[in-house]
Amino acid sequence: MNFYLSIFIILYSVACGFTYTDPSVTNSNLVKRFEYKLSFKGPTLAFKDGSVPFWSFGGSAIASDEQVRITPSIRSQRGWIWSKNTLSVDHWLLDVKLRVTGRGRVGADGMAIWFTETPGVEGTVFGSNDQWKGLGIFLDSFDNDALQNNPIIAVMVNDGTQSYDHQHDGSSQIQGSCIKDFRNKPFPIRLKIEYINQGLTIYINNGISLDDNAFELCTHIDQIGLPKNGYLGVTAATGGLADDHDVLEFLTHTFSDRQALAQNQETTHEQAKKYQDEYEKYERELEQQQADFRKDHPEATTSINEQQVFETEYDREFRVILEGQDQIRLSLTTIDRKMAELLGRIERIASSGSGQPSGVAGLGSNIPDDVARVQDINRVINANTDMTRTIQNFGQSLTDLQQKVNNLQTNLNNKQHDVTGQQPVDSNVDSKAFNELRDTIQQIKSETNILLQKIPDQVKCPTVVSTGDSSCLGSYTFFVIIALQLVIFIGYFTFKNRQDHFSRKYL
Ligand SMILES: [Ca+2]
Ligand SMILES: [Ca+2]
Repeated sequence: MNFYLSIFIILYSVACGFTYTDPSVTNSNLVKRFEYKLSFKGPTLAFKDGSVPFWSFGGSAIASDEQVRITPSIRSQRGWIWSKNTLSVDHWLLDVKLRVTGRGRVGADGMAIWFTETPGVEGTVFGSNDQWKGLGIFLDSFDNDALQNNPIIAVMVNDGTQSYDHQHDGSSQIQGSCIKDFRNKPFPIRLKIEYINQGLTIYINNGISLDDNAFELCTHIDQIGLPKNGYLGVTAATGGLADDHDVLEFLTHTFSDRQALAQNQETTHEQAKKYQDEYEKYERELEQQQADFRKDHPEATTSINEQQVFETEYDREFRVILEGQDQIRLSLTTIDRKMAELLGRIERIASSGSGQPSGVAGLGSNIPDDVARVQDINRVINANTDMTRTIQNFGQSLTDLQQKVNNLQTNLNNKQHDVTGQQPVDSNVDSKAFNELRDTIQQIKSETNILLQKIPDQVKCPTVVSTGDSSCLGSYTFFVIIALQLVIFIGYFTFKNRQDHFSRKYL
Protein backbone atom coordinates (compact mmCIF):
# COMPACT_ATOMS: atom_id res chain seq x y z
CA MET A 1 0.00 0.00 0.00
CA ASN A 2 1.34 3.33 -0.84
CA PHE A 3 2.56 5.71 1.79
CA TYR A 4 0.11 8.55 1.13
CA LEU A 5 -2.86 6.14 1.25
CA SER A 6 -1.70 4.83 4.65
CA ILE A 7 -1.46 8.37 5.99
CA PHE A 8 -4.93 9.07 4.62
CA ILE A 9 -6.41 5.99 6.30
CA ILE A 10 -4.93 6.94 9.66
CA LEU A 11 -6.18 10.49 9.39
CA TYR A 12 -9.60 9.28 8.25
CA SER A 13 -9.89 6.92 11.20
CA VAL A 14 -8.96 9.70 13.59
CA ALA A 15 -11.39 12.10 11.94
CA CYS A 16 -14.30 9.67 11.97
CA GLY A 17 -13.62 8.54 15.47
CA PHE A 18 -16.90 6.64 15.77
CA THR A 19 -16.74 3.27 17.42
CA TYR A 20 -19.64 0.91 17.11
CA THR A 21 -21.13 -0.32 20.39
CA ASP A 22 -23.25 -3.40 20.54
CA PRO A 23 -26.88 -2.91 21.77
CA SER A 24 -26.40 -5.62 24.40
CA VAL A 25 -23.67 -3.44 25.92
CA THR A 26 -25.65 -0.22 25.96
CA ASN A 27 -28.83 -1.99 27.06
CA SER A 28 -28.09 -4.56 29.73
CA ASN A 29 -31.64 -5.86 29.45
CA LEU A 30 -30.83 -7.40 26.06
CA VAL A 31 -29.30 -10.86 25.77
CA LYS A 32 -27.43 -11.46 22.51
CA ARG A 33 -27.48 -14.77 20.63
CA PHE A 34 -25.76 -15.86 17.41
CA GLU A 35 -28.08 -17.45 14.83
CA TYR A 36 -25.92 -19.91 12.92
CA LYS A 37 -28.77 -21.01 10.69
CA LEU A 38 -29.12 -17.44 9.44
CA SER A 39 -25.41 -16.84 8.90
CA PHE A 40 -22.50 -17.78 6.67
CA LYS A 41 -18.81 -16.91 6.61
CA GLY A 42 -15.41 -18.26 5.55
CA PRO A 43 -13.04 -19.98 5.60
CA THR A 44 -15.32 -22.97 4.98
CA LEU A 45 -18.37 -21.15 3.76
CA ALA A 46 -19.50 -23.81 1.28
CA PHE A 47 -19.57 -27.59 1.40
CA LYS A 48 -17.54 -29.65 -1.07
CA ASP A 49 -20.60 -30.02 -3.27
CA GLY A 50 -20.78 -26.21 -3.52
CA SER A 51 -23.86 -25.80 -1.32
CA VAL A 52 -24.08 -23.35 1.57
CA PRO A 53 -25.59 -24.87 4.74
CA PHE A 54 -29.00 -23.39 5.62
CA TRP A 55 -28.98 -21.17 2.54
CA SER A 56 -30.08 -21.57 -1.07
CA PHE A 57 -28.62 -19.60 -3.94
CA GLY A 58 -29.01 -19.36 -7.68
CA GLY A 59 -28.85 -17.23 -10.81
CA SER A 60 -25.28 -16.17 -11.38
CA ALA A 61 -24.32 -16.73 -7.70
CA ILE A 62 -21.36 -19.02 -6.98
CA ALA A 63 -20.27 -20.05 -3.47
CA SER A 64 -16.64 -20.74 -2.58
CA ASP A 65 -14.83 -21.26 0.69
CA GLU A 66 -14.28 -17.57 1.31
CA GLN A 67 -17.25 -15.81 -0.25
CA VAL A 68 -20.42 -15.93 -2.30
CA ARG A 69 -20.02 -14.12 -5.60
CA ILE A 70 -23.56 -12.96 -6.30
CA THR A 71 -22.68 -11.68 -9.78
CA PRO A 72 -19.43 -11.68 -11.72
CA SER A 73 -18.43 -8.52 -13.58
CA ILE A 74 -20.29 -9.57 -16.69
CA ARG A 75 -23.14 -7.62 -18.26
CA SER A 76 -26.82 -8.42 -17.50
CA GLN A 77 -26.32 -10.86 -14.65
CA ARG A 78 -28.64 -11.59 -11.74
CA GLY A 79 -27.80 -13.65 -8.68
CA TRP A 80 -29.32 -14.37 -5.30
CA ILE A 81 -28.87 -16.19 -1.99
CA TRP A 82 -31.69 -16.65 0.54
CA SER A 83 -31.91 -18.15 4.00
CA LYS A 84 -33.93 -21.34 4.35
CA ASN A 85 -35.04 -20.38 7.86
CA THR A 86 -36.96 -17.35 9.04
CA LEU A 87 -35.92 -14.63 11.42
CA SER A 88 -38.77 -14.24 13.87
CA VAL A 89 -37.74 -12.17 16.84
CA ASP A 90 -38.32 -8.50 17.66
CA HIS A 91 -34.69 -7.40 17.92
CA TRP A 92 -31.87 -8.40 15.63
CA LEU A 93 -28.56 -7.35 14.14
CA LEU A 94 -27.09 -8.17 10.73
CA ASP A 95 -23.35 -7.81 10.20
CA VAL A 96 -22.60 -8.03 6.48
CA LYS A 97 -19.12 -7.90 4.98
CA LEU A 98 -19.14 -7.37 1.23
CA ARG A 99 -17.10 -6.12 -1.68
CA VAL A 100 -18.15 -4.35 -4.90
CA THR A 101 -15.34 -4.13 -7.42
CA GLY A 102 -15.14 -3.32 -11.12
CA ARG A 103 -12.75 -2.06 -13.73
CA GLY A 104 -14.95 0.87 -14.72
CA ARG A 105 -15.03 4.26 -13.06
CA VAL A 106 -18.78 3.72 -12.83
CA GLY A 107 -20.39 0.40 -11.94
CA ALA A 108 -23.87 -1.10 -12.13
CA ASP A 109 -26.45 -1.96 -11.07
CA GLY A 110 -25.88 -2.77 -7.44
CA MET A 111 -26.72 -5.00 -4.59
CA ALA A 112 -29.61 -5.48 -2.12
CA ILE A 113 -29.97 -6.94 1.37
CA TRP A 114 -33.48 -8.19 2.12
CA PHE A 115 -35.75 -9.09 5.04
CA THR A 116 -39.03 -10.17 3.44
CA GLU A 117 -42.06 -12.29 4.31
CA THR A 118 -41.27 -14.76 1.54
CA PRO A 119 -37.96 -15.61 -0.13
CA GLY A 120 -37.50 -13.50 -3.22
CA VAL A 121 -37.42 -14.77 -6.78
CA GLU A 122 -35.14 -13.56 -9.52
CA GLY A 123 -36.37 -10.19 -10.78
CA THR A 124 -35.75 -6.60 -11.74
CA VAL A 125 -34.92 -4.99 -8.40
CA PHE A 126 -31.19 -5.59 -7.95
CA GLY A 127 -31.68 -9.21 -8.96
CA SER A 128 -34.88 -9.85 -6.96
CA ASN A 129 -38.59 -9.50 -7.54
CA ASP A 130 -40.51 -6.24 -7.43
CA GLN A 131 -43.45 -5.58 -5.06
CA TRP A 132 -41.84 -7.38 -2.18
CA LYS A 133 -43.25 -7.43 1.36
CA GLY A 134 -40.66 -6.23 3.81
CA LEU A 135 -37.33 -4.47 3.93
CA GLY A 136 -34.89 -3.77 1.09
CA ILE A 137 -31.52 -2.12 1.66
CA PHE A 138 -30.00 -1.14 -1.70
CA LEU A 139 -26.36 -0.51 -2.53
CA ASP A 140 -27.21 1.39 -5.71
CA SER A 141 -24.08 1.90 -7.81
CA PHE A 142 -25.51 3.45 -10.95
CA ASP A 143 -26.92 7.00 -11.02
CA ASN A 144 -30.04 6.49 -13.13
CA ASP A 145 -31.48 9.96 -12.50
CA ALA A 146 -28.11 11.65 -13.02
CA LEU A 147 -28.36 13.64 -9.81
CA GLN A 148 -24.77 12.86 -8.90
CA ASN A 149 -26.00 11.09 -5.78
CA ASN A 150 -24.73 7.58 -6.48
CA PRO A 151 -23.35 5.24 -5.24
CA ILE A 152 -25.91 5.39 -2.46
CA ILE A 153 -27.12 3.14 0.33
CA ALA A 154 -30.91 3.40 0.49
CA VAL A 155 -33.62 1.82 2.63
CA MET A 156 -37.08 1.03 1.29
CA VAL A 157 -39.92 -0.85 2.99
CA ASN A 158 -42.59 -2.21 0.69
CA ASP A 159 -46.00 -3.56 1.63
CA GLY A 160 -46.16 -5.60 -1.57
CA THR A 161 -47.92 -2.93 -3.65
CA GLN A 162 -45.17 -0.55 -4.75
CA SER A 163 -43.03 -0.97 -7.83
CA TYR A 164 -39.50 0.24 -7.46
CA ASP A 165 -38.80 3.40 -9.47
CA HIS A 166 -35.54 2.52 -11.17
CA GLN A 167 -35.44 5.62 -13.32
CA HIS A 168 -35.16 7.87 -10.29
CA ASP A 169 -33.22 5.45 -8.08
CA GLY A 170 -36.40 5.12 -5.96
CA SER A 171 -35.76 8.62 -4.61
CA SER A 172 -39.43 9.25 -3.81
CA GLN A 173 -39.88 5.81 -2.20
CA ILE A 174 -36.90 5.34 0.08
CA GLN A 175 -37.24 6.04 3.81
CA GLY A 176 -33.58 6.66 4.51
CA SER A 177 -30.20 6.74 2.78
CA CYS A 178 -26.59 7.81 2.87
CA ILE A 179 -24.34 8.58 -0.08
CA LYS A 180 -21.24 6.40 0.23
CA ASP A 181 -18.86 5.26 -2.45
CA PHE A 182 -18.58 1.59 -1.54
CA ARG A 183 -16.92 0.46 -4.79
CA ASN A 184 -13.27 -0.57 -5.20
CA LYS A 185 -12.21 -0.07 -1.59
CA PRO A 186 -8.89 -1.46 -0.28
CA PHE A 187 -10.75 -3.64 2.24
CA PRO A 188 -14.24 -5.17 2.24
CA ILE A 189 -16.91 -2.80 3.46
CA ARG A 190 -19.10 -3.77 6.41
CA LEU A 191 -22.67 -2.89 7.23
CA LYS A 192 -24.30 -3.24 10.61
CA ILE A 193 -28.07 -3.30 10.31
CA GLU A 194 -29.78 -3.03 13.67
CA TYR A 195 -33.46 -3.56 14.24
CA ILE A 196 -34.25 -2.74 17.87
CA ASN A 197 -37.63 -1.65 19.23
CA GLN A 198 -38.97 -1.29 15.68
CA GLY A 199 -36.24 1.20 14.80
CA LEU A 200 -33.77 0.47 11.99
CA THR A 201 -30.23 1.83 12.15
CA ILE A 202 -27.51 1.25 9.56
CA TYR A 203 -23.82 1.74 10.25
CA ILE A 204 -21.05 1.42 7.67
CA ASN A 205 -17.36 0.66 7.74
CA ASN A 206 -16.35 1.97 4.34
CA GLY A 207 -13.46 -0.40 3.67
CA ILE A 208 -10.60 2.02 4.18
CA SER A 209 -9.79 0.97 7.72
CA LEU A 210 -8.87 -2.35 9.22
CA ASP A 211 -10.42 -1.35 12.54
CA ASP A 212 -13.38 -3.69 12.98
CA ASN A 213 -15.21 -1.18 15.14
CA ALA A 214 -14.62 1.88 12.96
CA PHE A 215 -18.20 2.38 11.87
CA GLU A 216 -20.09 5.52 11.01
CA LEU A 217 -23.79 6.11 11.02
CA CYS A 218 -25.52 5.80 7.67
CA THR A 219 -29.20 6.25 8.52
CA HIS A 220 -31.77 5.65 11.22
CA ILE A 221 -35.52 5.15 10.75
CA ASP A 222 -37.97 4.95 13.66
CA GLN A 223 -41.13 2.85 13.58
CA ILE A 224 -40.18 1.37 10.24
CA GLY A 225 -42.82 -1.39 10.51
CA LEU A 226 -41.21 -4.62 9.40
CA PRO A 227 -42.92 -8.02 9.18
CA LYS A 228 -42.91 -10.16 12.30
CA ASN A 229 -41.20 -13.03 10.47
CA GLY A 230 -39.00 -12.85 7.42
CA TYR A 231 -36.37 -14.48 5.26
CA LEU A 232 -32.94 -12.95 4.83
CA GLY A 233 -31.34 -12.60 1.42
CA VAL A 234 -28.68 -10.89 -0.66
CA THR A 235 -29.15 -10.27 -4.38
CA ALA A 236 -27.28 -8.33 -7.04
CA ALA A 237 -27.56 -7.39 -10.71
CA THR A 238 -25.41 -5.99 -13.49
CA GLY A 239 -26.60 -4.07 -16.54
CA GLY A 240 -24.73 -2.37 -19.37
CA LEU A 241 -21.94 -1.89 -16.86
CA ALA A 242 -20.82 -4.63 -14.51
CA ASP A 243 -19.19 -5.17 -11.13
CA ASP A 244 -18.22 -8.19 -9.06
CA HIS A 245 -20.66 -8.30 -6.14
CA ASP A 246 -19.24 -10.49 -3.37
CA VAL A 247 -20.53 -11.31 0.13
CA LEU A 248 -17.78 -12.48 2.47
CA GLU A 249 -19.74 -12.70 5.71
CA PHE A 250 -23.38 -12.58 6.68
CA LEU A 251 -23.75 -12.84 10.47
CA THR A 252 -27.09 -12.67 12.25
CA HIS A 253 -27.57 -12.08 15.96
CA THR A 254 -30.81 -11.79 17.86
CA PHE A 255 -31.53 -9.99 21.13
CA SER A 256 -33.91 -11.25 23.77
CA ASP A 257 -35.35 -9.29 26.66
CA ARG A 258 -33.69 -10.55 29.81
CA GLN A 259 -36.83 -10.30 31.94
CA ALA A 260 -38.97 -12.06 29.33
CA LEU A 261 -36.27 -14.71 29.04
CA ALA A 262 -36.25 -15.21 32.81
CA GLN A 263 -40.03 -15.50 32.82
CA ASN A 264 -39.87 -18.08 30.06
CA GLN A 265 -37.25 -20.04 31.96
CA GLU A 266 -39.34 -19.81 35.09
CA THR A 267 -42.34 -21.07 33.19
CA THR A 268 -40.23 -23.87 31.78
CA HIS A 269 -38.99 -24.80 35.24
CA GLU A 270 -42.53 -24.76 36.60
CA GLN A 271 -43.64 -26.99 33.77
CA ALA A 272 -40.75 -29.38 34.39
CA LYS A 273 -41.53 -29.48 38.10
CA LYS A 274 -45.16 -30.22 37.31
CA TYR A 275 -44.17 -33.14 35.07
CA GLN A 276 -41.77 -34.43 37.73
CA ASP A 277 -44.48 -34.32 40.37
CA GLU A 278 -46.89 -36.17 38.08
CA TYR A 279 -44.29 -38.83 37.39
CA GLU A 280 -43.52 -39.36 41.08
CA LYS A 281 -47.23 -39.58 41.85
CA TYR A 282 -47.68 -42.21 39.14
CA GLU A 283 -44.70 -44.15 40.45
CA ARG A 284 -46.14 -44.18 43.99
CA GLU A 285 -49.50 -45.36 42.70
CA LEU A 286 -47.85 -48.14 40.72
CA GLU A 287 -45.90 -49.36 43.75
CA GLN A 288 -49.07 -49.28 45.83
CA GLN A 289 -50.93 -51.33 43.21
CA GLN A 290 -48.09 -53.86 43.09
CA ALA A 291 -48.12 -54.16 46.87
CA ASP A 292 -51.91 -54.64 46.88
CA PHE A 293 -51.66 -57.31 44.23
CA ARG A 294 -48.99 -59.23 46.17
CA LYS A 295 -51.15 -58.98 49.26
CA ASP A 296 -54.26 -60.27 47.49
CA HIS A 297 -52.47 -62.96 45.45
CA PRO A 298 -49.61 -64.33 47.54
CA GLU A 299 -49.49 -67.52 45.45
CA ALA A 300 -48.77 -65.58 42.24
CA THR A 301 -45.81 -63.65 43.56
CA THR A 302 -43.02 -66.17 43.36
CA SER A 303 -39.76 -64.34 43.48
CA ILE A 304 -37.49 -64.94 40.58
CA ASN A 305 -33.80 -65.58 41.08
CA GLU A 306 -32.30 -64.05 37.98
CA GLN A 307 -28.95 -65.75 38.54
CA GLN A 308 -30.65 -69.10 38.29
CA VAL A 309 -32.81 -68.24 35.32
CA PHE A 310 -30.36 -66.33 33.18
CA GLU A 311 -26.91 -67.35 32.05
CA THR A 312 -24.20 -64.72 32.37
CA GLU A 313 -21.85 -63.91 29.52
CA TYR A 314 -18.97 -65.44 31.46
CA ASP A 315 -20.85 -68.69 32.05
CA ARG A 316 -21.86 -68.88 28.39
CA GLU A 317 -18.30 -68.49 27.09
CA PHE A 318 -16.91 -70.94 29.58
CA ARG A 319 -19.62 -73.45 28.77
CA VAL A 320 -18.68 -73.28 25.07
CA ILE A 321 -15.02 -73.95 25.94
CA LEU A 322 -15.91 -76.92 28.07
CA GLU A 323 -18.21 -78.31 25.41
CA GLY A 324 -15.30 -78.15 22.96
CA GLN A 325 -13.08 -79.97 25.45
CA ASP A 326 -15.72 -82.62 25.89
CA GLN A 327 -15.96 -83.16 22.15
CA ILE A 328 -12.19 -83.59 21.91
CA ARG A 329 -12.20 -86.05 24.77
CA LEU A 330 -14.96 -88.14 23.20
CA SER A 331 -13.13 -88.19 19.85
CA LEU A 332 -9.91 -89.35 21.52
CA THR A 333 -11.84 -92.10 23.32
CA THR A 334 -13.08 -93.34 19.97
CA ILE A 335 -9.55 -93.27 18.57
CA ASP A 336 -8.26 -95.18 21.53
CA ARG A 337 -10.87 -97.90 21.08
CA LYS A 338 -10.21 -98.18 17.36
CA MET A 339 -6.49 -98.28 18.01
CA ALA A 340 -6.92 -101.12 20.50
CA GLU A 341 -8.95 -103.09 17.97
CA LEU A 342 -6.33 -102.52 15.33
CA LEU A 343 -3.54 -103.58 17.64
CA GLY A 344 -5.41 -106.75 18.54
CA ARG A 345 -5.86 -107.62 14.91
CA ILE A 346 -2.15 -107.01 14.24
CA GLU A 347 -1.16 -109.33 17.06
CA ARG A 348 -3.59 -112.04 16.02
CA ILE A 349 -2.64 -111.98 12.36
CA ALA A 350 1.08 -111.62 12.75
CA SER A 351 1.23 -114.33 15.42
CA SER A 352 4.32 -112.66 16.70
CA GLY A 353 3.53 -113.05 20.34
CA SER A 354 0.72 -113.42 22.77
CA GLY A 355 -0.46 -111.89 25.96
CA GLN A 356 0.31 -108.36 24.84
CA PRO A 357 -1.66 -106.00 26.94
CA SER A 358 -4.32 -104.24 25.03
CA GLY A 359 -3.51 -101.08 26.88
CA VAL A 360 -7.04 -99.86 26.90
CA ALA A 361 -7.25 -97.51 29.77
CA GLY A 362 -10.31 -97.08 31.87
CA LEU A 363 -11.75 -93.76 31.14
CA GLY A 364 -13.30 -91.56 33.74
CA SER A 365 -16.09 -89.85 31.92
CA ASN A 366 -17.90 -88.48 34.87
CA ILE A 367 -18.23 -84.74 34.63
CA PRO A 368 -18.24 -82.91 37.94
CA ASP A 369 -21.30 -80.86 38.59
CA ASP A 370 -19.71 -77.70 39.92
CA VAL A 371 -19.18 -74.75 37.62
CA ALA A 372 -15.54 -73.93 36.98
CA ARG A 373 -14.36 -70.42 37.65
CA VAL A 374 -11.32 -68.28 36.90
CA GLN A 375 -8.67 -70.70 38.17
CA ASP A 376 -10.16 -73.40 35.94
CA ILE A 377 -9.55 -71.28 32.87
CA ASN A 378 -5.80 -71.56 33.38
CA ARG A 379 -6.12 -75.29 33.76
CA VAL A 380 -8.12 -75.48 30.55
CA ILE A 381 -5.45 -73.49 28.73
CA ASN A 382 -2.68 -75.73 30.10
CA ALA A 383 -4.64 -78.82 29.11
CA ASN A 384 -5.02 -77.43 25.60
CA THR A 385 -1.27 -76.78 25.40
CA ASP A 386 -0.44 -80.33 26.49
CA MET A 387 -2.98 -81.70 24.09
CA THR A 388 -1.51 -79.72 21.22
CA ARG A 389 1.95 -81.04 22.02
CA THR A 390 0.73 -84.61 22.28
CA ILE A 391 -1.11 -84.39 19.00
CA GLN A 392 2.04 -83.04 17.36
CA ASN A 393 3.91 -86.11 18.64
CA PHE A 394 1.03 -88.16 17.39
CA GLY A 395 1.48 -86.70 13.90
CA GLN A 396 5.23 -87.41 13.97
CA SER A 397 4.58 -91.00 14.95
CA LEU A 398 2.13 -91.39 12.12
CA THR A 399 4.76 -90.16 9.70
CA ASP A 400 7.19 -92.76 11.00
CA LEU A 401 4.50 -95.41 10.75
CA GLN A 402 3.79 -94.54 7.17
CA GLN A 403 7.49 -94.79 6.31
CA LYS A 404 7.77 -98.21 7.95
CA VAL A 405 4.69 -99.49 6.18
CA ASN A 406 6.16 -98.35 2.89
CA ASN A 407 9.34 -100.27 3.65
CA LEU A 408 7.28 -103.31 4.59
CA GLN A 409 5.31 -103.13 1.40
CA THR A 410 8.51 -102.92 -0.62
CA ASN A 411 9.84 -106.02 1.12
CA LEU A 412 6.61 -107.89 0.48
CA ASN A 413 6.74 -107.06 -3.18
CA ASN A 414 10.33 -108.31 -3.36
CA LYS A 415 9.30 -111.54 -1.65
CA GLN A 416 6.46 -112.09 -4.03
CA HIS A 417 9.05 -111.91 -6.79
CA ASP A 418 11.20 -114.42 -4.93
CA VAL A 419 8.28 -116.80 -4.40
CA THR A 420 7.52 -116.71 -8.10
CA GLY A 421 11.18 -117.63 -8.65
CA GLN A 422 10.86 -120.74 -6.30
CA GLN A 423 13.29 -119.26 -3.79
CA PRO A 424 13.13 -120.02 -0.04
CA VAL A 425 11.29 -117.47 2.03
CA ASP A 426 12.89 -115.65 4.91
CA SER A 427 10.28 -114.64 7.42
CA ASN A 428 12.70 -112.81 9.72
CA VAL A 429 12.35 -109.59 7.77
CA ASP A 430 8.54 -109.75 8.05
CA SER A 431 8.68 -110.36 11.76
CA LYS A 432 11.03 -107.45 12.30
CA ALA A 433 8.92 -105.09 10.25
CA PHE A 434 5.73 -106.12 11.96
CA ASN A 435 7.28 -105.71 15.36
CA GLU A 436 8.27 -102.18 14.43
CA LEU A 437 4.79 -101.52 13.15
CA ARG A 438 3.21 -102.83 16.31
CA ASP A 439 5.57 -100.80 18.49
CA THR A 440 4.75 -97.63 16.62
CA ILE A 441 1.01 -98.11 16.93
CA GLN A 442 1.49 -99.00 20.57
CA GLN A 443 3.35 -95.70 21.01
CA ILE A 444 0.55 -93.74 19.40
CA LYS A 445 -1.98 -95.48 21.55
CA SER A 446 0.06 -94.82 24.65
CA GLU A 447 0.23 -91.11 23.86
CA THR A 448 -3.48 -91.04 23.23
CA ASN A 449 -4.04 -92.68 26.58
CA ILE A 450 -1.87 -90.09 28.31
CA LEU A 451 -3.89 -87.36 26.68
CA LEU A 452 -7.15 -88.98 27.69
CA GLN A 453 -6.04 -89.34 31.26
CA LYS A 454 -5.01 -85.71 31.45
CA ILE A 455 -8.27 -84.23 30.33
CA PRO A 456 -10.67 -85.56 32.91
CA ASP A 457 -8.13 -84.96 35.69
CA GLN A 458 -7.42 -81.37 34.82
CA VAL A 459 -10.72 -80.05 33.59
CA LYS A 460 -13.73 -79.94 35.76
CA CYS A 461 -16.66 -79.67 33.46
CA PRO A 462 -19.82 -78.05 34.78
CA THR A 463 -23.17 -79.63 34.49
CA VAL A 464 -24.22 -78.64 31.03
CA VAL A 465 -27.89 -78.35 30.45
CA SER A 466 -29.16 -79.47 27.07
CA THR A 467 -25.77 -79.65 25.44
CA GLY A 468 -26.06 -83.31 24.46
CA ASP A 469 -25.73 -83.51 20.74
CA SER A 470 -23.50 -80.67 19.75
CA SER A 471 -22.76 -80.70 16.07
CA CYS A 472 -19.57 -78.64 16.38
CA LEU A 473 -16.38 -80.27 15.06
CA GLY A 474 -13.16 -78.84 16.51
CA SER A 475 -9.86 -78.68 14.67
CA TYR A 476 -8.30 -81.29 16.96
CA THR A 477 -11.20 -83.63 16.40
CA PHE A 478 -10.89 -83.19 12.67
CA PHE A 479 -7.16 -83.90 12.81
CA VAL A 480 -7.37 -87.06 14.89
CA ILE A 481 -10.23 -88.46 12.84
CA ILE A 482 -8.17 -87.98 9.68
CA ALA A 483 -5.19 -89.62 11.42
CA LEU A 484 -7.40 -92.52 12.50
CA GLN A 485 -8.61 -93.09 8.98
CA LEU A 486 -5.03 -93.01 7.74
CA VAL A 487 -3.94 -95.61 10.29
CA ILE A 488 -6.86 -97.93 9.53
CA PHE A 489 -6.26 -97.62 5.82
CA ILE A 490 -2.55 -98.32 6.12
CA GLY A 491 -3.16 -101.24 8.46
CA TYR A 492 -5.78 -102.72 6.24
CA PHE A 493 -3.68 -102.30 3.13
CA THR A 494 -0.64 -103.83 4.80
CA PHE A 495 -2.37 -106.90 6.15
CA LYS A 496 -4.28 -107.51 3.02
CA ASN A 497 -0.92 -107.71 1.29
CA ARG A 498 0.31 -109.84 4.12
CA GLN A 499 -2.60 -112.25 3.73
CA ASP A 500 -2.03 -112.40 0.03
CA HIS A 501 1.59 -113.12 0.65
CA PHE A 502 0.80 -115.93 3.05
CA SER A 503 -1.74 -117.36 0.67
CA ARG A 504 0.76 -117.43 -2.12
CA LYS A 505 3.40 -118.89 0.19
CA TYR A 506 1.23 -121.89 1.11
CA LEU A 507 -0.11 -122.57 -2.36
CA1 LIG B 1 -29.64 3.22 -9.70
CA1 LIG C 1 -29.25 8.93 -8.51
